[in-house]
Amino acid sequence: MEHQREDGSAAARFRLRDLTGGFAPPERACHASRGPRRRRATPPDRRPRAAGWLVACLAAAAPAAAEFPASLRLSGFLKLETRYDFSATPWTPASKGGNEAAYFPDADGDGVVDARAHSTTWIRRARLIVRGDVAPSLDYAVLFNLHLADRGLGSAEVHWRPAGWLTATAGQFKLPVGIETVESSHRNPTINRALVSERLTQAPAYRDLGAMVEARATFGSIALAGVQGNGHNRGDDNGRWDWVTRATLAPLPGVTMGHSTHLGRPGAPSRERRRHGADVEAALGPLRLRAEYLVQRDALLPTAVRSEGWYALLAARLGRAEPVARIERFDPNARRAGDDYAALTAAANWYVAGDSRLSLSYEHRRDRAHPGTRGLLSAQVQVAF
Ligand SMILES: [Ca+2]
Ligand SMILES: [Ca+2]
Repeated sequence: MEHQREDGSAAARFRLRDLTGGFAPPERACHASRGPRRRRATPPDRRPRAAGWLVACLAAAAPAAAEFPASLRLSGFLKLETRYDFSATPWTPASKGGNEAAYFPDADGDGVVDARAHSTTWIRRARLIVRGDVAPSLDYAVLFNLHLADRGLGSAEVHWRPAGWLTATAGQFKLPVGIETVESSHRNPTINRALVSERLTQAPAYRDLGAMVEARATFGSIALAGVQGNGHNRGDDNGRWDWVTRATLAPLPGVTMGHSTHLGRPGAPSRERRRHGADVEAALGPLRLRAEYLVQRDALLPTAVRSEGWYALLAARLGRAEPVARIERFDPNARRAGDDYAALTAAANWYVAGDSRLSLSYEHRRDRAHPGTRGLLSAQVQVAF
């Protein structure tokens, strides 16, 4: 969606002011970048917002750049969902961040939803994404969550592309760990991500603030990111950085194998987190096959918990229809017996246009930590533009 320069600039400022509530007004943030340089003390917990406004200023300034034919592209998606939980006590395996936390409160954190009906209809996601170019090698993307607990800044990224094979990213972005959490949720073939993806990544938003360098070739790619390690829309709390790497290899056309690591020390000085992931994805005609394994060693020394899990998914695109099957397993503590989770998912998508679709899914679940857990039936309408 292209806009003329002046109209696009005004539209961008209006939306930014409108959508971000308590954030500083964009005019003030923009003025700070003009005139004589004066250093202002920025409280640590304001840094993600400051970075967000830096990107927002670029977004607002982009249409005014006279030397370059600026563009402003809007996209987004809306997901309406209804679900029926067959469990003895309604329970949700979601990440319990964002809107999941608002619709499915779990005050004691045991994974069992507090006093909710088995049937729930909710707005799962409402997102708006602004993208544009500042120069031929410089572009930006800002993602806004518009709804309830999710409301506010999602991604805020500046990309510098000095060569076709090289990209440097700064801002708040998704960590390059695995396949499923990096892919936008409106492109995931299933309504819910696998539990291992929710639990062993930087959930619930999968994002952090920092910088990343990526190099891509036809035979593979490599990415290195340094981030604060404290997650989405939060400042660093311990002065230590987390390091995330991802390498992929494409041995055959349509086949990609990947390996990811996330090493860091979140929170307390004695806390250590190590995550590793291996994955494979193949696109063979109408078939899409993917499998991921993730393992985490999360240690508050001297004790350590090892969590691991995997899933395998097969989808087939047959015209507008897409049947999907997935098997998954997650063990939150490999040393403790009787707490593992497993599920079989049977789902179908019907694509109306582009990524707009109707989805129906049944997850047959067994959670040994919550023996009353049964199946979950979900239906979703997704409009993407
Ligand atoms: Ca940190
Ligand atoms: Ca176990």
